[in-house]
Amino acid sequence: MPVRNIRNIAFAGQAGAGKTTLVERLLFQTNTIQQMGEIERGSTVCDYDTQSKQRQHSLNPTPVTFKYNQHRVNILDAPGMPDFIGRSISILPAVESVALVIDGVDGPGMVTERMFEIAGEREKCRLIIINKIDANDEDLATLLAELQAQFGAELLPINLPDKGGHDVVDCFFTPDYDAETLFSSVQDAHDALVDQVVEVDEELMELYLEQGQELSPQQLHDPFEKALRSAHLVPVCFVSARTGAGVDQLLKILTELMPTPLEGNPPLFMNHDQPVDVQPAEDGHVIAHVFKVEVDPFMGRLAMLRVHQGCITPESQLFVGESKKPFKVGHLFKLQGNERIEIERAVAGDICAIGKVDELVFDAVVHDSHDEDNFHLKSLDLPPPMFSMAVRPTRRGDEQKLSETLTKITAEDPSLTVSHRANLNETLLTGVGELHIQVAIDRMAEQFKLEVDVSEPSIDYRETITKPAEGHYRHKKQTGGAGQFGEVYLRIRPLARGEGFRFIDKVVGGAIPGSFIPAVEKGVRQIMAEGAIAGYAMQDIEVEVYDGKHHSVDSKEIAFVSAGRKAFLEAVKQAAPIILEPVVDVAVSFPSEAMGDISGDMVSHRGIICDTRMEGKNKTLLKCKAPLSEMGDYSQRLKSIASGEGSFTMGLSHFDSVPRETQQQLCKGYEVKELA
Ligand SMILES: Nc1nc2c(ncn2[C@@H]2O[C@H](COP(=O)(O)OP(=O)(O)O)[C@@H](O)[C@H]2O)c(=O)[nH]1
Ligand SMILES: [Mg+2]
Repeated sequence: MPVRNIRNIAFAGQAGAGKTTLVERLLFQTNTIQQMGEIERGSTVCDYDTQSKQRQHSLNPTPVTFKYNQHRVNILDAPGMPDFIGRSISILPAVESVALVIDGVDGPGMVTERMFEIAGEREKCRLIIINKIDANDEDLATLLAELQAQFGAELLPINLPDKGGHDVVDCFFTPDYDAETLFSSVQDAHDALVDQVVEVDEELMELYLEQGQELSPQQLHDPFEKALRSAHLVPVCFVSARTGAGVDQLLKILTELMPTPLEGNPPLFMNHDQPVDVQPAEDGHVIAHVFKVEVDPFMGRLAMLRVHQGCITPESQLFVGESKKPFKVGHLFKLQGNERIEIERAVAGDICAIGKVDELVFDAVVHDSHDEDNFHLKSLDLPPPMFSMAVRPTRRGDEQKLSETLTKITAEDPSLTVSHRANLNETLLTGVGELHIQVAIDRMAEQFKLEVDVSEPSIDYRETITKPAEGHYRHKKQTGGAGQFGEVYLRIRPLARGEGFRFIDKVVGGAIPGSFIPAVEKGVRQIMAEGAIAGYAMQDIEVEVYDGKHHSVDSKEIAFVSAGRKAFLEAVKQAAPIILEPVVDVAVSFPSEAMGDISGDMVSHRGIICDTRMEGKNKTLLKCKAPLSEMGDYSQRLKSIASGEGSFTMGLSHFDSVPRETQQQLCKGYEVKELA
């Protein structure tokens, strides 16, 4: 298949717009499948996994492919739920074009807006598909006007719905100027499109103006591509995935107007930090990029790649990034939803999949020459994961399995991460939102047969002191035979926040022999790790041991460890100990009219507002600092205050003391463990 016949297009936009149904319709219309599946029956090609079927929502980006006339069309059907936007963004490097599918009844939504912007930033050609024209033949004119106001005057219809919403009327290829449409005239729509296109080509513009000549679609082809590439034009078309109205037109648009891999903007490859030109030539070195990884408990790992240069065959020996050892491709596939079709070659511009190669991680660049060892794609602006839940296996003994399974499922999704907090002995799964985490948990249970308990993560409190103090302890034990003896005097003082721990030996004249000093330090460090008043790690303390006593027979390591612990504990009690809590920097973006409610809510949760500024025309960005313990439910709070239109990020700022009542609560019932 020559590269000029390939098209790669992502279908993105808000959940429920009809992307998956539209893909199904395209597969049916091109005879790729013999029967149309339905979302409600869980029978579509794209939503093949149990989770997507159960929730009746796509949760993973899914590749499909079909032939139309001479063309090979690869479509990636993206998930549209806000929590899964990272998965939509992550497939953008695989395509030249992004089709934003919009619900003709409900209009766009946050995910559509974000995907429109991000596709623009990544220099993708964009197409708007207004779906469900069967369900709404009244407000489509208003919807189009609203979309133009929101996304720009570059949005111009390429066809229009007919009177009853049963079909569409072509306004570009071979327009019938007398046809009746629901709104606007074919002539007006046609002229607006041509006017917009010729603006990018001076010569053609002159021809058009001087001769008043009708320009043919062939003459308009190259400037049309240029207009798409430079975001000077975003064509709009109408369809009904349900009835099939406008689908023939859509096939024509996808194959004749949307760019080939040669026509789209080139991929954003870098060599170290220098941009490099990568051409989709079949005879060059192989350069391919992993845009999705799937880990199946039985089939193993499957990596999906976009070939950007050269040609991959089952015999190809390829390197991943800087690795010195190549891997052999073995089996090369084309994917149709869940189905794998073995192929003999994948050329530049095409999409393929390789199975069972563990080195193929998301975002890896694969190549067949060491010239490309340091190639990578300009990094994607994925939403930072910020919603964490603590997970532990329900069954004892499943700890190892939990860690293996988490590694597998986080490999698939770049905005899902796992971390272990040693001091709290807690494993955290962090994602974009609650649903994101829940789907991951359900998948572990269903596919990997691993039950886990989920809870709110504990807050990583710390303990410290606020004034200098002294401590002393004499450890003496006489049990039958040999006794234990050790005595320690020490001073402690607070250090600046973040300085950690310092231990100083000021003992003179061998009151405590040098060989036992490490035992004293060990005891002190144990309490630093275990906590003195509430069971949280201590920080920012200097400890100076200055005197003590030993016994030539009964002094042992254990005696000085014990004396170190107790002397330190006694000193801490006198040093006005406090509990510190993590404070986070929060940046919230929301429609400006919610300003009063957003800041009021923040202040009532102990937040301190640092800065506010306008973001675009009607959004505000608010920066503040707030205790992490108040932010656990912020996604829900923000959702209700800003009616789903807000977003936020947060990261650790510093540790600060907790209010007195909180401290009393946290300390209640805590007792330091006795050494055995
Ligand atoms: N009336 C009507 N309903 C549609 C159309 N396309 C999809 N739907 C329905 O809209 C819902 C969401 O469709 P789906 O394909 O899952 O949307 P996605 O989330 O964008 O993939 C399903 O109930 C579909 O049956 C259409 O053209 N007309
Ligand atoms: Mg879908």
